[in-house]
Amino acid sequence: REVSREPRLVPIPRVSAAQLPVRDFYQRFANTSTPVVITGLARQLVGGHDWGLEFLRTHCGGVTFPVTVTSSLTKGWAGWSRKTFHLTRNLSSHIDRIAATPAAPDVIFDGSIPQRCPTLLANFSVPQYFANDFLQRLPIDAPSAAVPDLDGGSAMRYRQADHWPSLFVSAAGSRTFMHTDSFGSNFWSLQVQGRKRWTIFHPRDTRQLGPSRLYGTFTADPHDPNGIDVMGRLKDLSSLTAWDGIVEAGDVLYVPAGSAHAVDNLDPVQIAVSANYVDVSNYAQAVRVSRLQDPYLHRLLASPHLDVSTNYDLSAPVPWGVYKKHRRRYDETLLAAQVRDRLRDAARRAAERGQRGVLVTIGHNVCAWCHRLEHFLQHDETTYSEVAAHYQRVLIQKPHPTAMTEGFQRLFADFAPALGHQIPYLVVLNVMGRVAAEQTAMQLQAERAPWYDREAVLRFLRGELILEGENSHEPPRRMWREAEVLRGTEDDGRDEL
Ligand SMILES: O=C(O)CCC(=O)C(=O)O
Repeated sequence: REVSREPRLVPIPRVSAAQLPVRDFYQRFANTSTPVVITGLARQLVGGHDWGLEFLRTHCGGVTFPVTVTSSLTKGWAGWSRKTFHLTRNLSSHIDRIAATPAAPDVIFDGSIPQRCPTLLANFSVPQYFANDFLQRLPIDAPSAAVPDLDGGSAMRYRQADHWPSLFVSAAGSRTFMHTDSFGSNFWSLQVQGRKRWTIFHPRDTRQLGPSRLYGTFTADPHDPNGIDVMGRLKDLSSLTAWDGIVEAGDVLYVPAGSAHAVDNLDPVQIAVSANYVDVSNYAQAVRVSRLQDPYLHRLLASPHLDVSTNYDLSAPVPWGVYKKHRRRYDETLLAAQVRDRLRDAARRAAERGQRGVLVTIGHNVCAWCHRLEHFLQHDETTYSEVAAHYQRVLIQKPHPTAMTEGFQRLFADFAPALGHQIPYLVVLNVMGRVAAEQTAMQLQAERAPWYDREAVLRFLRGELILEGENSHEPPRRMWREAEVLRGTEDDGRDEL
């Protein structure tokens, strides 16, 4: 089958930052999925320093970075994938090795600067065009509070926002094969040293390139003479147009979300500083793609509390400290507000449906009894029907299985005042959102599967359960009690957190 791997090439537009207000960047490039090289910005980003080889050696030479080795010639089993190896190496040794080894396939690829060498960022600024990053507004260390399942997701994921910017250090002749970036993210890259040739397709052409849905990689790659053509899916590319251009030291490149792109490294040592991000231009896409690729990130992004506003008035790169300040603002305070809102909404829904109230379960992903309780509530038919008929449900993951942060202590004080360290913990709120009953689920447990005592759970759900006090000297405590007005006002404590 004869196919042409050559798309029509047009140059990547180049615009000087002085001629490109942020609003124009959105109109001309971000909102039309058009890549652009922005010039005249680099020195402001690196605080006037020259981030060349010597600067990097001095500041991070001894720091270990992960190194990826990929070869187009080494195919994985049955040619379905390229083989990739991983090793670690300190930055100075890596620079020495690639400078001495043309076409070395060893690359520091997306090595986190904040995590590996944060001192580099002291004088760094983020280009104004990419500073409306919604990832920076996600809560730090977010527990999956107020989301309707107990899955805490990958604990690593919400740290994504703190992964970037990242370092790329590669040899002449090495290349990055055609791919799209993960979770529907946009991408920017400051070329610090050397030149790279970029080929970038419009997102609408993705299907033509023979995408592997699983990996975000492609069978067609106009730069790759050894391109993998899995099951003859390679499409004719002659009807496509791709942007193509050489990005030089001092250039800042924008690659739109969903665009397939491939990169060839042209000079002995290429250094780039890059980041993936989400803003108004790719928000819908990031929400959609992350739903499959990263459900936890998806839930955080899809939260109605996420600030999705855009500041079009930024006129200069945003200093690192200012860029990062949101990371604190959107911490527990936001989550506490989110949990409160969610409980209030659930109580309102229960009232509308004539139900008893809200059943809140507080747990943690590492707590086996929490998973057992959830399984029991979902799979024991009688219990499930009782809950479904009479309650709205809210599941809350504690920030930590045993420890409590101060902010969350205050949050829980409002609606689970007796919550100690024992989870899972159950709370029933009445339709006014006030605590009607609460207790650890321990007294409801059974010795063997399904691990919970149906009668005891049902009695709790029906408000009949009378329990011994925690301390045997105390008289039996009736867990269902008269509604107690929620302590505090809506704004309680938020500003102080
Ligand atoms: O600079 C490179 O080699 C490729 C970077 C890239 O395509 C990415 O991180 O998505």
